[in-house]
Amino acid sequence: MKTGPRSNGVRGPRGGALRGEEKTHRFIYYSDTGWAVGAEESDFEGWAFPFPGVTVIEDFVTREEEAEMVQLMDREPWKPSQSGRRKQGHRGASPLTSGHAGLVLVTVTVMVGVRIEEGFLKATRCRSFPQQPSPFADYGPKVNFRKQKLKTAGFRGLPSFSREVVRRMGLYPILEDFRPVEQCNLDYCPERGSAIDPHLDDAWLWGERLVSLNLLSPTVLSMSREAPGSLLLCLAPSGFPEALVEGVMAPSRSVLCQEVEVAVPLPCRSLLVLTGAARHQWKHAIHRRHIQARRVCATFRELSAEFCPGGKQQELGQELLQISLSFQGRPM
Ligand SMILES: O=C(O)CCC(=O)C(=O)O
Repeated sequence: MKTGPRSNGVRGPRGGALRGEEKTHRFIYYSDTGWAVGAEESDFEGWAFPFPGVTVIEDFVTREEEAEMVQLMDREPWKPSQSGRRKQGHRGASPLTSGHAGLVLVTVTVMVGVRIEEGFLKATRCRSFPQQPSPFADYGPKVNFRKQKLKTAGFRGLPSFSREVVRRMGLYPILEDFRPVEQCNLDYCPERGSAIDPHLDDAWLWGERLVSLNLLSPTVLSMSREAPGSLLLCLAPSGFPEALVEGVMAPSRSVLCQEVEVAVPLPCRSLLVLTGAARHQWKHAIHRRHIQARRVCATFRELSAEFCPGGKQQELGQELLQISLSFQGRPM
């Protein structure tokens, strides 16, 4: 696995070599058909190919829930991350350490124990004090992806406001048995030039489905492949994409994989699920130009087969699940 010095289990280019790189041919993903279609006025306008493994569930949360979730997130410290992003609750550093304990000036959130109810989310009011250990550890185990080691110490589960979000995921067939053991909140804004380089998420610890909730503003997930070889394209009939659902078309043109980028529009409050080829073969990225206003994203990850029943680390997996789904992480 290729990892950078601050690996979070994602595979990307060394030294950000691909940052901002434009692929030659742009296709747009249509979630109603599952096809990627050549962008208007491009060489491939009217051409299309099936693009499996991407599900976009629109309006997964309401405006009120969205506002409430971000408000709760903002009560916790955001930590500067790469490419102008800020993050919360992610074991971003590659060494197997808490990464936050006491050596630097950090902030801790201290519970003052006033329980409030806001819509579907419950929270406990918090107050921040400087020069204490940070609570970032709460949303996932400590992981060293390079050495393939992890520790549960300090992990207290997903934040309590995610309980309802996770329950709701289970109402959709594709997420029926989805049980996340990590939540990573990312904060993007145009003023910081926030972006994320093309990468694949780790597949040793993280399982088949990557699930992201897109909050505050719409964006575009850009997907690309570096594999040699070509993609076979079909000529889309007029009335595409509606007409496509009806019939099968014969492939009649090809394009080099390496030259293609597929833009997946992510509406505000939508939930994205990546599986299969979209999870394991196509890298995903958010380009700077696609952050037009503040955007907050919560990514949820499940365990790989190695940590599930029958896998060689099933006990550890069970322990992680128990902690994660106790929802004791902050804010409560
Ligand atoms: O911001 C996003 O939607 C993508 C986040 C992501 O790729 C990651 O956390 O690995």
